[in-house]
Amino acid sequence: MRVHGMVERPTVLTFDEIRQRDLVEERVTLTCVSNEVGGPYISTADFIGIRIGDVLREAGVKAGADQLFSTSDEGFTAGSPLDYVLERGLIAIGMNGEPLPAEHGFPARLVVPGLYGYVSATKWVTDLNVTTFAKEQGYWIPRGWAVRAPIKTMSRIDRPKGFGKIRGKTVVAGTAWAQPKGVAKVEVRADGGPWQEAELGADVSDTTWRMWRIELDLRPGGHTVECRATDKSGYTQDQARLDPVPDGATGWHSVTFTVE
Ligand SMILES: Nc1nc2c(c(=O)[nH]1)N[C@H]1C(S)=C(S)[C@@H](COP(=O)(O)O)O[C@H]1N2
Ligand SMILES: [Mo]
Repeated sequence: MRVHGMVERPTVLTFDEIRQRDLVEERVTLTCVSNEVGGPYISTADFIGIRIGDVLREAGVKAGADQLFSTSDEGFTAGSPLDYVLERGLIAIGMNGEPLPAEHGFPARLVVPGLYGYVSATKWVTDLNVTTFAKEQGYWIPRGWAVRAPIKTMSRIDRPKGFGKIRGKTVVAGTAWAQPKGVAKVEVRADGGPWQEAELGADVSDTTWRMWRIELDLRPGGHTVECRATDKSGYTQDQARLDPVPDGATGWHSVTFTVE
């Protein structure tokens, strides 16, 4: 992997050199910008690797650089804000205790918590160019997606499934994410009624999603439930429905089902 551009000491890192450094392991939720509200393209894994910040500081980043432009073996490129990369970025060579699976980027990929995948998570990465946003544009930018794409605070209802039938207790449960701020609260409401606070699962890290659940007392018949998350900065996710293009969907996920 070449490290070059606006650095004092351009270098080439081999897989063995990366492997022999002190490795760190971090649980990170990756999120795809193209999710509709409630969409499925999000997952959490334990990534094993080295900090890109260490590599870049050794190379000596020159003043004026603001973008890490990464290129993969198959021609994909991504431009990440340098401040995010220096603070939290990883060059991952392992995932969930094993070498990175081929489909997830073997031998190495980037993982930058807090940025959507298309501006950060380059798989099969072979080239790190320290540059500026003025000079280089990642693969998806001329195709209509935003240059800057921090992950938005969001939540999703995973059960009940839409248009399902429920017997007995109505348990509503799902996930919420706000990397890298972390999830502070999830609220749920039924049929436009008062918001009620859901029980939160383990707070693994601010870069990991959080499970949530709530038991609702609902009469037999049709119901619609909605959820919304609040992150640790105090921001509550936006109700306004926006499409994924150009920088990620917003809106409250809702599910309609029948209680028997
Ligand atoms: N080389 C390469 N890396 C890539 C992409 C790609 O098309 N090629 N897609 C990106 C996008 S849009 C996302 S959301 C994540 C998905 O990572 P995953 O396949 O490990 O879930 O990879 C990113 N890295
Ligand atoms: Mo994506």
